[in-house]
Amino acid sequence: MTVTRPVLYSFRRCPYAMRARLALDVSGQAVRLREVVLRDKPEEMLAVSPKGTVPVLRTVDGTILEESLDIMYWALKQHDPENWLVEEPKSAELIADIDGPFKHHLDRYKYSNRYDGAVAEQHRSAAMPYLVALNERLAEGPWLLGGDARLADYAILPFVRQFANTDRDWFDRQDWPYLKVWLERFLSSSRFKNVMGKYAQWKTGDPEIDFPVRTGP
Ligand SMILES: N[C@@H](CCC(=O)N[C@@H](CS)C(=O)NCC(=O)O)C(=O)O
Repeated sequence: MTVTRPVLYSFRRCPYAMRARLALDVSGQAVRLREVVLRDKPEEMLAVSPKGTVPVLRTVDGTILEESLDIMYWALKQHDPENWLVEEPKSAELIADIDGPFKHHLDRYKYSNRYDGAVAEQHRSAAMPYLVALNERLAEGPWLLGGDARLADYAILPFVRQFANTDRDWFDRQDWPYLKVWLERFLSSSRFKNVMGKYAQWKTGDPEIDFPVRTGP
């Protein structure tokens, strides 16, 4: 079978998959989207990426990208109409904080029952300094690195969304005005809506789904 489009194994609610879809959406890079159910991963995905995490992207030449940031860079290197890749020395550091310690605490806050001895509130408290730091940056400009959205914003926003949704009432009570505006701008954007389409679990032989979905003229 001739492979004419890259294939993206994705899971709608996964923040890593979300950041990959955001970059694919802005770049306009067309892929076939295969919706994965984590407890029932397709053999086709595990055959090319045995580590079993989403997102996974198989390019037309058969290259396998199995890290969300690699998929973002791959898409944006082909087309970066909003200049998400403009070099920012701080970018990697911000993303590393979120992917590392913040995510560690987020998982134990959101899914404390899955971690022996984890106390949700303790992990929520431990995650807070990272959000305070983001709020302080956002006091200086509408996006993390100043006046325009960059890769760091879109790499981080899905995780802040997940944190906020874990206990929305509590989140709303926090004094993080700039962070809340930034998150809300994202959640009400067409970019976010474009990447949150609902798809049934992909099974071998199913018709392929085109992503990104092009709306309007
Ligand atoms: N470092 C990976 C992490 C991806 C990841 O952990 N994804 C989660 C879902 S949000 C996953 O697939 N977990 C495997 C599982 O739950 O079986 C990346 O950036 O792509």
